Amino acid sequence: MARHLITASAQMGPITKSETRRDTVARLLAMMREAHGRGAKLVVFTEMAQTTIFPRWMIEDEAELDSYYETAMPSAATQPLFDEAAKLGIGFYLGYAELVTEGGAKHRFNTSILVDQTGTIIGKYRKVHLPGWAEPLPNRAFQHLEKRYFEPGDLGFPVWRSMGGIMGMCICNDRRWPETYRVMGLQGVEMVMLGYNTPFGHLNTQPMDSLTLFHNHLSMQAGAYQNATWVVGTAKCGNEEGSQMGGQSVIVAPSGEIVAQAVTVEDEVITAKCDLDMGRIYKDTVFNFAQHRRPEAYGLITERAGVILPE
Ligand code: ING
Repeated sequence: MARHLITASAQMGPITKSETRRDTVARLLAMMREAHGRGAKLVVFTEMAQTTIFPRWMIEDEAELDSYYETAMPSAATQPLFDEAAKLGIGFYLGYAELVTEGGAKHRFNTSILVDQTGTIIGKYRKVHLPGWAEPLPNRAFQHLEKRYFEPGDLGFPVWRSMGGIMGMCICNDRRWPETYRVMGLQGVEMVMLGYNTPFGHLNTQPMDSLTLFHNHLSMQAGAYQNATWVVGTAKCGNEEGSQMGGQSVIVAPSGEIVAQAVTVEDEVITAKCDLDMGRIYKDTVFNFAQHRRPEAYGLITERAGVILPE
């Protein structure tokens, strides 16, 4: 009996700086209901889905900065999402900025949670690969200060048995790094969920900017194929406070094929009937890790962060 999971990606258009969490949760609820109307049992929201993407600015005032983080999940504002999930029997992935205080010290993470069809949080992930820089760069319309506003994730890349399969999560820049998928692939992951916000002009290099959307799909299609897993990538997109961000949210099959793709830069729900057994043929043959991988040859991957050139 095939294990089909009707899955939705709920792409978000811009969130203005002035939008409240009530406003954004209302948008997420509308898309959850639309996904449910199409038979979906899982909906993947995007990265930092509660607020505008604040790392594009240098924020000096700590209280202003803190206002973009969640100190509780669910919170009063997000509780309706959990309630609706339980009522409709639909699980969800949600990205948000997490602020935790431990021993009097604040810790900030770019976080996602996996919530099952009873509205229960079954997993949390904290973004490992933080792009951009920690100090503002001169002469830029927009910064990318995730290294300033978040700590690297400290939870690794776990997977969870849920929704009838083996589920994994990552966030945005993580999708560009093969290690992300491989660590989950070595745990048998069958679906990797992720949200992303990908501004054009990130590094102000025309060749790279013109390939932003190509590199977006390339990263996810490669990760899916090379680890025989579904990948669901959900964008925050459009012109958000003047920053143009790419859309083209996708649902990618373990074959690497795109089976559903968003065509707007607004709130848009796409769905696919995902056969969680589809990866089996790859895991048993081409990507039978036990049969083909040679870890003894891979030492540098964990021994080094950066490049050391030969003499
Ligand atoms: N954002 C971007 C990402 O998609 C980026 C950073 C943009 C990298 C464009 C390369 C090109 O990885 C986040 N939030 O990680």
